[in-house]
Amino acid sequence: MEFVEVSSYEKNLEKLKTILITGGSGLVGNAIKKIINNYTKYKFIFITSKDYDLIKFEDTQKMFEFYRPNYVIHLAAYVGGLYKNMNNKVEMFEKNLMINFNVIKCSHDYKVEKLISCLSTCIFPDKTTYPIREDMLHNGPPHESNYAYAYAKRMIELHSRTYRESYGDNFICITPCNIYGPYDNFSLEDGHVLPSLIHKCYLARKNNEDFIIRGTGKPLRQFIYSEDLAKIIMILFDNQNSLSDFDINKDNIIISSPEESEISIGDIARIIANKYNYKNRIIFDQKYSDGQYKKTVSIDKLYNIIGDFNYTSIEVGINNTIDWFIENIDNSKR
Ligand code: NAP
Ligand code: GFB
Repeated sequence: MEFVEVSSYEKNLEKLKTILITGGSGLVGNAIKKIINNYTKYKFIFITSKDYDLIKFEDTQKMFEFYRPNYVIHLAAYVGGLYKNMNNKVEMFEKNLMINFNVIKCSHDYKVEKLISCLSTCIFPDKTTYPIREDMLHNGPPHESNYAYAYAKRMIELHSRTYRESYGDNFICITPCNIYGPYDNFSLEDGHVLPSLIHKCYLARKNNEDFIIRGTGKPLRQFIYSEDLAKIIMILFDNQNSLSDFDINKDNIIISSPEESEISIGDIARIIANKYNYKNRIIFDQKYSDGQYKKTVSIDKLYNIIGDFNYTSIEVGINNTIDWFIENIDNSKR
């Protein structure tokens, strides 16, 4: 675990409120770590699975007993791309269900003043109208490729709502779209599409081979750069003080790049190939599943709360992520 105190001056102010961040060593956790110096009024505690196994209730209780955090940003999860979801349904369901149950229950038992938990846009109904909005969450089954992860995540929204309605707990949920950036999971099999293709194109160029994209390349996705997401999470966190703020208590809040930034998997592959100056063949291997065709979400609610946000363009975000991957290639493949 990392105990990050921002400046010696505050060290003296024992009254600093603490924010405990589960999933502190992941893609989003590291992005938040990068901006904490902008939030000197808090003490940040970043937790990893090596500190506490949140699948175990006792471990989770121990963590809350030791830190007694004022606030919690709950990011920890058993996460993966389409193929990891399709091939690990039991783990995806059970591990996430237990992690989330333990953190939400302990947040209530230890009187946490504000809990922000993380859903995902892939958990919305698959058969739906577009763009998808927050209140559509329980309007039908998710896509069959990730129903295990999706239903475990939907339970966060329900569990948080029970505590809001029964005890007035300030437990809210955010719903990011596909996230990417430094510290991502670049695994060739388990990673999400963007980090996996960054790793695959690196190898294709190095070994002078074809760049293989799984599926047709036609599916569409909205992507958000991890550091943009971190900034938006902290803006919401810092400005939401009671359940009446932001109308957030009704359901959740989608955090995504705008609808018009939606892009095909094929175009993502071409941007990555350009960055690597890769000139050989890009092949679409259609024996692999395309998963969900699209999950286009609206950010009207977010916009009404934070106004305009200067999103990092997909080209710049991919360039930064590839630079980070090449610099960290030895310790970036999970
Ligand atoms: P990630 O990079 O895979 O990191 C997962 C984090 O959870 C790591 O810090 C990991 O710790 C921790 N963790 C996993 N199992 C744990 C356990 N049993 N006990 C304690 N900690 C555990 O995940 P991410 O991409 O940053 O995702 C953050 C949140 O955003 C998650 O809730 C995810 O569902 C959600 N989300 C992600 C995406 C995406 O595209 N990545 C999209 C939408 C929503 P170790 O490093 O020690 O294993
Ligand atoms: O990010 P991804 O794995 O998951 O993207 P989802 C999958 C899309 O990328 C599919 C194509 O259309 C795949 O056919 N694709 C092409 C690849 N090549 C590759 C590759 O090498 N690896 C991967 N992974 N995909 C996930 C959910 O859905 O969204 C998770 O399953 C999570 O639970 C995540 O919520 C945010 O966007 O389809």
